[in-house]
Amino acid sequence: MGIANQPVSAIVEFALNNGLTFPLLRDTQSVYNQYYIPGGQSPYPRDIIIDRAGIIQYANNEYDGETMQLIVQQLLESGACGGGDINLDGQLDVLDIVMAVQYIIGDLNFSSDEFCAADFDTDGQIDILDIVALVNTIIN
Ligand SMILES: [Ca+2]
Ligand SMILES: [Ca+2]
Repeated sequence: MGIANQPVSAIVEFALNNGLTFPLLRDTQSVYNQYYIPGGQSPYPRDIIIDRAGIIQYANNEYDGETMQLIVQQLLESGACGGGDINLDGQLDVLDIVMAVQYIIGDLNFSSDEFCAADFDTDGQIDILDIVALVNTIIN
């Protein structure tokens, strides 16, 4: 996601002009001021990559798209938990939802890989929140 302290119209224009597809948030809580570095050439962009476990994997004051893409690709290929592809067929669909529901009601046991994929929010348990996140991802 992106965070900006500009008017909404400027944020929308920036997103459209740059083809951004990730969520952009408008700073109404002085986030900008909390992370501003006095004397710096420019506090923007402040790029941070956080993995599925919530650990910061990358932080930089200057945009380095090539490095960021490499890190994201490595994280995606690392087999980290989450993602929702429970039956490991490369697709997110109703079959994955059915498996998650079966697991929750006790009709199905998961392998460690299946459990890892089903734990969408990577909190170590599989519950309705994982199913909601999976459904939202499929719908979107
Ligand atoms: Ca699947
Ligand atoms: Ca979970």
